Amino acid sequence: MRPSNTRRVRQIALVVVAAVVLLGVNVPPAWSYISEWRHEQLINSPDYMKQFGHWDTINVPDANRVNAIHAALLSTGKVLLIAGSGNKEDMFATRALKSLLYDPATGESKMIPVPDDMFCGGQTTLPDGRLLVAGGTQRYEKLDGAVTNAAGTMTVKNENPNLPMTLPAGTVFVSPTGVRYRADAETVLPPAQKVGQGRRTQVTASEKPVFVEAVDPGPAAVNPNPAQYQVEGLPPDVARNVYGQGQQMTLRKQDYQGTNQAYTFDPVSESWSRVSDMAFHRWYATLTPMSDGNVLTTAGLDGTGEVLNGQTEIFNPATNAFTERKELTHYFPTYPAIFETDKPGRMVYTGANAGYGPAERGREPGFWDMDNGAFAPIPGMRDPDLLETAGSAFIGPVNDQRMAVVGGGGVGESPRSTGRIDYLDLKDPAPHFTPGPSLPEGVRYPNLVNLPDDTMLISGGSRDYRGKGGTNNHIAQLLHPDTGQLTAAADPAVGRDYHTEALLLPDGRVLTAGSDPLFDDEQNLVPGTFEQRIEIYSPPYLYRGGRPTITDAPPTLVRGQTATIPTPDPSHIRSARLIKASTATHVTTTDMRSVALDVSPRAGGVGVTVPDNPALTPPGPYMIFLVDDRGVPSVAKMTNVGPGRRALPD
Ligand SMILES: [Cu+2]
Repeated sequence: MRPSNTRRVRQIALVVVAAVVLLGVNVPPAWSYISEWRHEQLINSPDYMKQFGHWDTINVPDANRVNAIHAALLSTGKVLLIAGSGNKEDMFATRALKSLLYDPATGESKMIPVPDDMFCGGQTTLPDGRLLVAGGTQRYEKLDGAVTNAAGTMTVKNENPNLPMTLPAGTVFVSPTGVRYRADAETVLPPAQKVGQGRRTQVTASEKPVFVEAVDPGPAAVNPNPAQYQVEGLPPDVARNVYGQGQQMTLRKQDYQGTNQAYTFDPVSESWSRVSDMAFHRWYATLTPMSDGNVLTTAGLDGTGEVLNGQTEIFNPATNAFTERKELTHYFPTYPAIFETDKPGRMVYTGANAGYGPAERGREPGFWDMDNGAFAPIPGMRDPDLLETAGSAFIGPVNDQRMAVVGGGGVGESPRSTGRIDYLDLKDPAPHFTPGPSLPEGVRYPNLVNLPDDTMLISGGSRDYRGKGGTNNHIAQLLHPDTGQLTAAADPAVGRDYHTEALLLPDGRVLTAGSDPLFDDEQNLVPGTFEQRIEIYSPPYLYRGGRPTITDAPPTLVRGQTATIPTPDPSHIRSARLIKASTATHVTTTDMRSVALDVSPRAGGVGVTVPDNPALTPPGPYMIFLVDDRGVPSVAKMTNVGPGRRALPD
C-alpha cells in the first residue's frame, strides 16, 4: 500500500552503509538509524502526504499537559480536554482536578480547574453551545487485597409519610451487634408514600442505596448476612422510621462509584457552572443530544458501584434540570452508544459500549422508542460478543442514515479483539447489519471521525485490553462510504489505547489525545504512563493545492431555509456539510454527525439549504464546510442550528 522508495534514497543509503562499514561502526544501530531516516524522508514527501496525509505531534507547554479523558469541540473552535483526576488516585485525593483549553488556530493553551471529578462522566454539547458534563467519580475502585475496611451497599428506608429526610455524607449506621459503618455520600429520602385511608392505609417506604464502609478496619466488621442497621444520632421517634438494610458487608473488590453532580462549561466566559443534580449517580454514563434540544441520559455505575438497572433521565437545557423517565428502563452496559435516528424519538443502540456490565445483559443492538420504551433488536451483527470498546458512528452524511460498527473486544479484561466493520442501513425496511471490510488488525478503542469529504478516519486503538503486551495498533485507515472500502492513511506516531479520543477541527484536521495503557512494556511488568502528547492528522485533501474559502457565514441557520454562503469561486463548489461540534470519550461520540446541505448557485456565493427534519440536525453549534470539485474542504466557519421545538414529522 505504501509508495515505493525513490532510487535517490536507496543510493544515499548505500553510500551511508558503505561509510559505516568502513568506519567499523556497529552495524545494526546504524541500519536502524538509516531506516528511520528513510522513513522520515518518505512520510514527509509531497506524494506520500497527498495520498496518505500526515501526522504532527503538538507541543503544549509542560505545565499544560493533561491526562485527556474527554475531548469536546466548542462553539468558539477551541478544544476542551478534560482530565478531572485523570485516572490518578493521588490527584483525586488532593482534588487536583484539571481541564485544558487548546486553541488549534493559534496553538495557545490554558489550564482551567474543574469543580468536581468529571473523570469518566458523560458529556455533550447543548443547543446554546454550552458543554454539559454529568456524573463522574465519587470514589475510586479498591481492588481485591487493597480493601482494609469491610463495606457494602445499604438500602436506606424512610417509612414516615410526613417527613422528608436528608442524611449527610458521613452518617453512621450501627449493626445489631454494635459495629459502625459510615456512608460515603449524602442520602436524600422523600417522605414515604401513603395510599388509602383509615384501616386501609398503606405506606410504602421511600428508599435509596448508599455505600457504607466500616469505621474500623479488620475482619470483625465482615457480615455475610442481611441485617437492619440503626442510624446513629437520630431522636428515637425519627429513628423508628428511618433505617438501613444491608445485604452483605465484605472485604471484596469495590468498584468505582459515580457522582450525581452535573456542570456546564460556557465557551464564551470559559468557566464552569453547576446545574441541578441528576436523579441518579452515574459513572460511565452516555449523554445523547435529541432533536427537541433535550439530552437523553443513560447507564453508568451508581453511587455504590453497581451498574444502573436501566434508569433513564432527560436533561432540559431550558431549566437546567434532569427528570427521571420511569417508562424508559432498558438495561445497558456502561457507555452505551445510543444515537437518534431520522425519526425523532427513535433511538438506535449499535451495541457498542465501554466498561462495565455482565456479558449476557444489554449487549444486543436495537431500536429504542422514546414514546413507549419499546426495544426492538437489530439482527445480523458479526462477532456480537466483541462489542465492548467498539466504535460506532453514522458514515457519510447523516441524511443517508448509514452507520458502521468498528472493532471492539471481549467483555472486561478479555484479550480478544476484532477488526470487523459491520454496516447498518437505517432506511432499509427491515434494518440489519451487513458485513463490511475488516481492519488489518483487531482494534479495541478505535477513534472514528467524520471528515468533510465524507470519508471517516479510523485511528488508534489496541489489540489487547488497554494495550497489554505492547499491542497498540499504530495504524490509521480511511473508510469510504461510497464504495464501502478502506484505504490506508499515514501511521500515527503515538499509540492510543484506553481513555483516548479524536475530534474534527474547524480547519479540517483531526486532533487525537489520551491513552491510558495498563503497562509500558511488552512483558506487562512496568506500570503504564498516561499518554499526554496531542497528535494532529492532516488528511490527504490538505495536500492538493489551494482550498476553497468561506468569507462569512450567518451565525444561525434555519431548518428548511436557504442561506447564502459567500465564497470567491462558487463555480467549483460541489457540496456543503454541517458537522456538529461533537464530544468524544470512551469510544462514545453519540453527538458526531455530518449533515449534507443542498447546494444551489447564488450571486457571490452558494445557497445552502438545511434539511427540514430536526432529527437530522439537532440544535447546537456546527462547523459549515464548503467542498470543491477536488474534494478539498474550506476551513469551516462556526454556525448554529436553532432549537428544534416544532411540530415533528412522523
Ligand atoms: Cu474511564
